[in-house]
Amino acid sequence: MTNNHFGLDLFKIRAYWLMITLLILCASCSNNPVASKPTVADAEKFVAEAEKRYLAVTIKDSRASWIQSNFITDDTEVIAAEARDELTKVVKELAEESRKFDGLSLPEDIARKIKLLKLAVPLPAPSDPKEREELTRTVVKMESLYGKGKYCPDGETGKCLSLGDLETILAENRNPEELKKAWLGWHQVSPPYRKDYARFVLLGNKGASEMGFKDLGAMWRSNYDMEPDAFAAEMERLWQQVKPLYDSLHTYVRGKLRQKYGDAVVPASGPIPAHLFGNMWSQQWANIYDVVKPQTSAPAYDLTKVLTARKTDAKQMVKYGETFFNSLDFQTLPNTFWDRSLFLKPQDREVVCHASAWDIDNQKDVRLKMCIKINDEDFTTIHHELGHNYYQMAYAPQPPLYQNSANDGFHEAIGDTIALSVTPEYLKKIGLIDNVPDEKADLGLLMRLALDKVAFLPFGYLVDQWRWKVFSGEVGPGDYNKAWWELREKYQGIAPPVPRSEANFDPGAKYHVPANVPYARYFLAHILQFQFHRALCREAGIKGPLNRCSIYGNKQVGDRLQKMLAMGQSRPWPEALKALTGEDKIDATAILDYFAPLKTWLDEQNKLLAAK
Ligand code: X8Z
Ligand code: ZN
Repeated sequence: MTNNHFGLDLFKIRAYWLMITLLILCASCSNNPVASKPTVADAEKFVAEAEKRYLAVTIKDSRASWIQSNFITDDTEVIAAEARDELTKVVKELAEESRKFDGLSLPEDIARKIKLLKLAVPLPAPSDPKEREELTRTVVKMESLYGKGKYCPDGETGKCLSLGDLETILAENRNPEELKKAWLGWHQVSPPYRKDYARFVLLGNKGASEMGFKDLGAMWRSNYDMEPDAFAAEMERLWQQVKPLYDSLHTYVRGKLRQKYGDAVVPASGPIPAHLFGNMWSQQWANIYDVVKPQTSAPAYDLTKVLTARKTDAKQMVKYGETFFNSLDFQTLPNTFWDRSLFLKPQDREVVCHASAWDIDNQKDVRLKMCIKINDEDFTTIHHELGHNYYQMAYAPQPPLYQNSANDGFHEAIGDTIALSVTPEYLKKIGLIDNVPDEKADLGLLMRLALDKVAFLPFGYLVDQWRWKVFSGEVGPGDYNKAWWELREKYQGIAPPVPRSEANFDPGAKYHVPANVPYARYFLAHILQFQFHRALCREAGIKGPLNRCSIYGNKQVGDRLQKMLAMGQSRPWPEALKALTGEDKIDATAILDYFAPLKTWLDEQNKLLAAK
């Protein structure tokens, strides 16, 4: 039997050799599609197929993720994780397959699409299916824990406060002890997923390195049509441009907070405690306008009061936003937007309240998910979110891999650009206020806006400074919190209200960290929106100060904006910037111009204060 068996094997070996020889001979035939060198035509075919597959898995992922964010349960978490798993798997496979075209001279369009394919997910997964599943499960779990996060001052059986409730305390309460309690209450939500975060970093980096990037941070920085290091340098250049403006605001606000809370709470120098800025992350400070407002400025209007007095409801708030875009001749929001969006925090189930704009089918099924409060802040946020939805509708005709903004900062900047046109004149036009306050009120209005837009800049910069360091390994899990507060002090000039340790996980108390949403985009957007606004006002022929310019109702300007939005990600972003502004560099002089009168005033005040 053994011999026979052996004899049979010898026969098999001969047959295999014959087959291999035939295959080699065949491979040299020029029209053999399997073994010949890939051609440009092959690459074009590959990209067309890849886009189809990519689109299909993206839509599945969006639907599952929509349901999970609107209805957080163990089951929806699993379903969302499965869909995300499939999406990352497919993108990974396609990216790997695309390597066969490396070194081939491809048409620009095809080369760009292949590059974008590799960057199509913010979280690349390792190829080991177990690790990939673990990574997706971890991120979905962290976002859910954040979404469900609550502070129960009297234990689980007592009344619990959601993030929304705690944010209201931070915004409205002026008792430093109660503010501290609310701040601490929210910051106990994140330590339970601190370990998960460390694991996520490890696996995410593994995925990034398999895709050919140094680490996940380097991969994020590669998405700006320039080298990752050049992008980091660009961010620093912009920060240095705006830092003097931030410093003036910070110094002035310190003075006002000291007047309000005294020396024991607010020191004369060094970082300011983080719980006093009216915001959980001290990232936007407009809620303490009452504390810091310039006494010399004439009173303008209080939009929150106007909206509440009129009993405006959530849907009407969104309608106000839509009215603006309509006036620019943008296409109207489809009926499905109104049927399928979430505007109010449901009482009977857990949802992710952090505002977001969705594009479910990459065509017209756009939606808004937001737990709207009737106030000034959410009025602006609605414009922000609708900016995303109108961008999505504008680039819908583009091929799937171009259905995105020029860079992610553009996506974040569009709605904010529109909100910059929400001037007193505009509010009068739509009947929200009766009289346009005269120019003596401008200082107050500039201050209120600076408390949001200028105060935000260092925060917008530092969140990803932290993550870049974490992803590169410069900051290890044992130093997460320490590194976070070093950056908060260095850039924002703030400190935690009580000493913190590595038992805390304060970066995790900011939505974008557990949800893994890159943050540099918001920093860019805060610079870009002023550059866009300046260009659109110029296009409209509106002279005079930028803060009095509104593009409301200007269809010619709307058309220019629409054309840029419709480009999607089809061209490198400097071209999109040029199409809109005539400039091809991001330029912080627009935000500096906008706030120039305020800066002069702040510096005078700060001098007076220092002389006292
Ligand atoms: O997350 C957002 C938007 C959704 S893209 C509401 N923003 C950042 C934040 O809340 O931290 C807008 C400003 C910065
Ligand atoms: Zn946004």
